Amino acid sequence: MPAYDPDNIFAKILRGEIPAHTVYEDDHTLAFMDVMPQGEGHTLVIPKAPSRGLLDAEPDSLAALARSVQVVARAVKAAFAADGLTVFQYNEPAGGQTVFHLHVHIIPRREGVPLKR
Ligand code: D5M
Repeated sequence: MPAYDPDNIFAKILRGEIPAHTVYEDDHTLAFMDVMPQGEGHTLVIPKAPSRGLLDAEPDSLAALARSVQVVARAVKAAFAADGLTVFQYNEPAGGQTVFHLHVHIIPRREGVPLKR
């Protein structure tokens, strides 16, 4: 697996070098709206600690990420009055990853409405 690249776009968001529509932040994680949403309310949650994906993340960072994913998922489900949620995470290009800072997708879902892509 390649080394973590500190110039990836989510690292730049964390450093405040590019803007993001932030919806949640704590000491260890940040959540913001996805700029290419696959559905209304598509939100990303990232750890502040540098990791490329799931496989190189430290346990404490992963635990904080999981807690924030639940907090944000509950908030997004309520805010968009969703019937359900799709939550997923990609690793490496072969796994569909395009931004190489660990992130979890949360998409509110409605009965009968497919994801865009
Ligand atoms: O997809 C990465 C996701 O990150 C994809 O849904 C678009 C989103 N993205 C890319 N750049 C930005 C910025 N600047 N703000 C918010 N969202 C962004 P994956 O295939 O999971 O690596």
